[in-house]
Parts: sequence; C-alpha cells; structure tokens
Amino acid sequence: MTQEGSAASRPDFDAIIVGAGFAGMYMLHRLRKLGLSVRVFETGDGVGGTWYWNRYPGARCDVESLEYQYGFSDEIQKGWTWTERYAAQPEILRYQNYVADKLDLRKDIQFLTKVTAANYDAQSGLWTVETDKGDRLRTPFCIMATGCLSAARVPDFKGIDEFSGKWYHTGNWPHEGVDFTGKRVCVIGTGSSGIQSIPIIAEQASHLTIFQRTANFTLPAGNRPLAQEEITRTKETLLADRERARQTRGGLICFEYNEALAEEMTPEAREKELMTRWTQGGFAFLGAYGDLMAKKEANDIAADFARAQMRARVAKPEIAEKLMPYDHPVGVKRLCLDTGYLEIFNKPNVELVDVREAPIERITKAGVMCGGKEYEADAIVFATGFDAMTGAILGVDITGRDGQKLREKWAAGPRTYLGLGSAGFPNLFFITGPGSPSVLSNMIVSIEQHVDWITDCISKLTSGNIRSIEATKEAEDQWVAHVNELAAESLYPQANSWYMGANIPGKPQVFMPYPGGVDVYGQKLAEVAAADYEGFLLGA
Ligand code: FAD
Ligand code: N01
Repeated sequence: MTQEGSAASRPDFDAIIVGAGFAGMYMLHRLRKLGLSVRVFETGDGVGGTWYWNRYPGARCDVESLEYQYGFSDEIQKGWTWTERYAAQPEILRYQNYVADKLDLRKDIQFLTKVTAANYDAQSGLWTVETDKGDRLRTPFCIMATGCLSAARVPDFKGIDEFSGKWYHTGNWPHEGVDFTGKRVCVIGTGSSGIQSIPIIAEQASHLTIFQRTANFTLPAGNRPLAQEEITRTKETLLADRERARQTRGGLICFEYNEALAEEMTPEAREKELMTRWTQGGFAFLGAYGDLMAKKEANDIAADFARAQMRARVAKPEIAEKLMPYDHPVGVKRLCLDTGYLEIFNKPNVELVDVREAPIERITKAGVMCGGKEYEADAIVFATGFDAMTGAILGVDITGRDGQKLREKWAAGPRTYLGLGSAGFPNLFFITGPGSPSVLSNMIVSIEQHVDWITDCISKLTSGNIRSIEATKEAEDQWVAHVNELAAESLYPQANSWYMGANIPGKPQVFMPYPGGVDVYGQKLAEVAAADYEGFLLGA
C-alpha cells in the first residue's frame, strides 16, 4: 500500500502496533500478509507479553495448553508439542519464541521501546506515534495490542523505599529468578498469582507470612504430563477444535456446560455433577448447571460445595475458616487453579494474616507493619495484580479528533463500540479491549477473533480506497449500555473484582468485559462487518 502526497501527509508505516504479546505477534503476521509495512513497539526486550513479564515461580496457564495456543496455522501447531496439561511460563515463552522464529517476526519489532503518545491529525488522517526512544512515526492505523493484564500495580503503601530487603512484583519478575532459600518472606495478595507462587516460595522460605485481603475460591488444577495420545489427537483436530471453540461461551471446548438448571436436578445429581467437575480440575466446575453463573441461589449451592472441598484441605479449623471466601459468589472473580496452595497452611513456617481484620499500615525498614504488628522480612512479594483492561491503553497519552484525550473520555470508565474502537479516535483499534469478551474467555481465541476482524477491515478499507473508520457515538452508547445491562443481570457486580476496576483506589467501578459470550459476540462482529461496518463511520 502506498500513499501519495506531501512529506507531512505521508505515513512512515502502513500500520503501527503497540505490544508484542500473543496479540501483537499475530496482528503483525496478518498485516504483513496483506502486504503492509508494519512496525511493532514493545517495552520488553523480547516477545511474549504476559509470559515475558510474569516469570514468578509457579506461573502457568489456567486454560489447558492444548487450547491455549494459536489456532491459525496447521504448520505452527503441528511443529510444537506441549508437555503438561497446564504449561508453565518458561514453556509458553519458548512456544512464543518458536512462533516468532517461524514467522520471522522480530525484524519488524522494535524492542525496549515504550510508546508514550499517539496523536491523530484529521487533515492528513494519520496518527503520529511517539516513543521514549525519541521516535515520531506517522501511520494511518494504530493498533493497541497492549494487553489487559500488563500494567502491574504495587499499592501505594508508604515506606516501600525504606525497606532494607528486596521486593518484587509477580508481574515484573527478575529474569534471573529469585532464590528465597532460608529467607523470611512476606507475600501480599492471594489472587491467581499469589496462589500459584506461594506453594513454591513456602518450600524455600524459612518463614512465610501471607497477607490476605480477600479469600478466593481455589480448586486443584490437576496438572499432569500430557499423554502422547492427547497430543497426537489435538495435532489432528486443533483447527477444527478452534472453530468449535469460537462457537462456545468461553472459547473453550475442554468442557461442556450442563444446560439443566439447578432446581431441575436432584440434590444427589447436583452433588455428583459438582464433584465430577471439581475432580476434573479447571473451569468445568462453573458449568455444572445452567444457572450457576446467573442465579445467586444456584451459585450458593456450588459455593457451599467449593468451601467444603477447600476446608477439608486445611488441618486447623480456625485457619481454614479465614481462608473461606464468603463475600462473593463463586466464579465472579477469576476462579483460581492451584497446585498445593491450601495445604501449605498446614506447614509450621507459614503464617496467615487477615488484612481485612488488620489492614497493612505501611512497609517499614524491617518488613510489613500491619494491625500494629511488624512482620519482619528479607523479601516482600507483591502479588497485588494489575491496573486491568485500561491501564496499559491509558498508559499511552492518546489524543484523537479535535484534541480529545482518551484519558479524559474514559475518566468515568472505558467507552468503546464492540471493544474495538472508540468514537473520536479514527483508525485506532484495541485488541481484546474493554467491551469485548477478552478476560472472560480463552484469550487466544478472543485475540484471534479480533485480529482476524481488524485484518479484514483494514483490507476492505484499503482496497476500497476508504481512509478511515470510526465508531459512531450512537453505536458506542448503545454498546456500553448493552454491556452494562448484561453485567447487571449477572452475578459479576457482586464482587469487588478487577473486572470492575475495584482493585484500584479511585478507578471508576464499571464492569469492563463483555459478559455475553464469545459465540454471541462473534456473531455480532460478523453481522457488523457484513452490514458495511454498521455503527462505524467510513471516511473517504
Ligand atoms: P500481553 O501478553 O499482556 O502483551 C502486551 C504487551 O504490550 C506487553 O509485552 C507490554 O510490554 C506491551 N506494552 C504495553 N504497553 C506498551 C507501550 N506503551 N509501549 C510498548 N509496549 C507496550 N489468559 C488465558 O486465556 N488463559 C490463561 O491461562 C492465562 N493465564 C495468565 C496468567 C498470568 C500470570 C497472567 C498475568 C495473565 C494470564 N492470562 C491468561 C491473560 C493473558 O494476559 C492473555 O492470555 C494473553 O497472554 C494476552 O496477550 P496480549 O498480547 O493481548 O497482551
Ligand atoms: O491479581 P489479582 P493476580 N492490600 O488482582 C490483593 C490472571 N492470572 O495477579 O482481592 C492488601 O487477582 C488483592 O486483594 P483483593 C487472572 O486472570 C492468571 O493474582 O483486591 N491486598 C488480591 O488478593 C487473574 O485474575 C493466572 O481484596 C491487596 C491480590 O492482591 C489476573 O491475572 C495466574 C492490596 C491481587 O489479585 C490477576 O491475577 C496469574 C492491598 N493494598 C494471573 N492490593 C493463572 O492461573 C491488592 N491486594 C493462569
């Protein structure tokens, strides 16, 4: 694609992509295939995104490896063999590097470069993308592949700078690893990252203090080596499986939802179904009956069951009770899959501090001050999560049409049409942005869904001599209202989760992902494209 005009109106690249995780890598591949010139900027010094940054001990996927991989190329999937049901971080990162080698992606990625700003110029129809390395490059299409869980967040505790030991965030873990052998360690946070890392840290540390603000539902992952026959079968069927996955609610085929409602089943049948799925491990548990995620009474039955299973893993009843989640329905925060998490509270060197009863006051030179008591530590691990879904996008100072700042537009919560674009920001795309299924799904399925749609869209625009695409305000308002309605009908708002922005003080509390399912959403995407991008303004 080439463009005529003066130097000021000529692009440096046909497209610029921000981020080189699963999304940025696949987007680059697809756009290059269209014959476009593309530049990717990535803060890290390698590909991988989530799996480049989250190198904490115990990090692994919670969507089964055989489904947590690209499904767009038979050659790529046939050339790779997963070893475990839930691959660990090093294996996933090796896979991503294998894909980058195979597709020769790195030559178009500028690493160690953070995009700081993107400004739209209506006259030329170009975005100027600025980086911390001094780049200022023009492009008609700017694609944010910045990740939903990539802006790691350390809470604003006073005194962190005074701490005499070392501290780490799970989402920005040292590449050389950390040896906690013989050390006194404090871990703050008991979400998925805390729950995965704590058992391994507990094996090494002389003393481990765990600060829990919210107890979470967790079930044994049931990780195991993959059998040769599973690997062989998947190699034969993955592409067809991926097609099937797109027709499901969560982008997953490793389990099916039982459509029967809780009240339609006998207590014995429900118990059997819950037990089978609990033992299977993974998210199958949440599909035990049709209204588990929709109706509080139905959810309560599953939550009671889960608590009973969890309680049985902890020897001391008073500690078990502290570990029980009572303040939210099961599944409305990301269900945690663990390997030996609850059992570590039976170890003599592990201590649980309930932060709700006694809040963390500050970090001191010697450790963590909480409820008037100082917990001494040689190291502190912040497993405190992310400024999810909007943090990385708004980390870039984005200015659209008429000088409008995205940060200001989203001050009361993100506003998008389909999670793909925002009115006033022509030719700016978000991959798995707020308002799309993203974090409620197998993310790789959702990433591929968006990348495929954006590629088709750019291809149609450029071949039809259309210069710009922009969500209309009406379509955006309707979509935001629709997402809010679906969320309000669900149980999701009943938890102070990062889905709601509740983990960040001052962040607007809005349910951010689209809860209607990958299948329904995919249908909507197809309809919009088929109706000449209904809800978008196309500019010649
Ligand atoms: P990311 O992988 O987050 O990549 C975004 C990249 O953009 C990063 O490398 C970042 O450095 C870069 N970037 C951001 N801003 C800028 C900027 N301004 N300039 C330059 N570069 C920038 N999902 C699942 O479906 N299943 C799982 O099992 C699963 N496990 C997970 C485990 C962990 C520990 C975490 C944190 C998340 C997990 N997720 C999982 C979600 C996961 O984030 C996605 O599956 C997927 O990896 C996201 O890919 P991405 O390319 O969209 O974003
Ligand atoms: O982050 P989180 P995460 N004082 O926000 C606590 C994916 N993922 O990194 O719940 C004290 O879930 C906070 O407490 P509360 C997955 O999608 C997947 O663990 O806000 N505590 C919570 O306990 C996941 O959902 C895997 O009350 C504070 C914890 O820190 C998402 O990434 C593995 C605090 C943060 O939990 C994020 O997970 C890892 C404070 N001031 C991640 N601030 C897999 O298994 C925060 N906390 C695949």
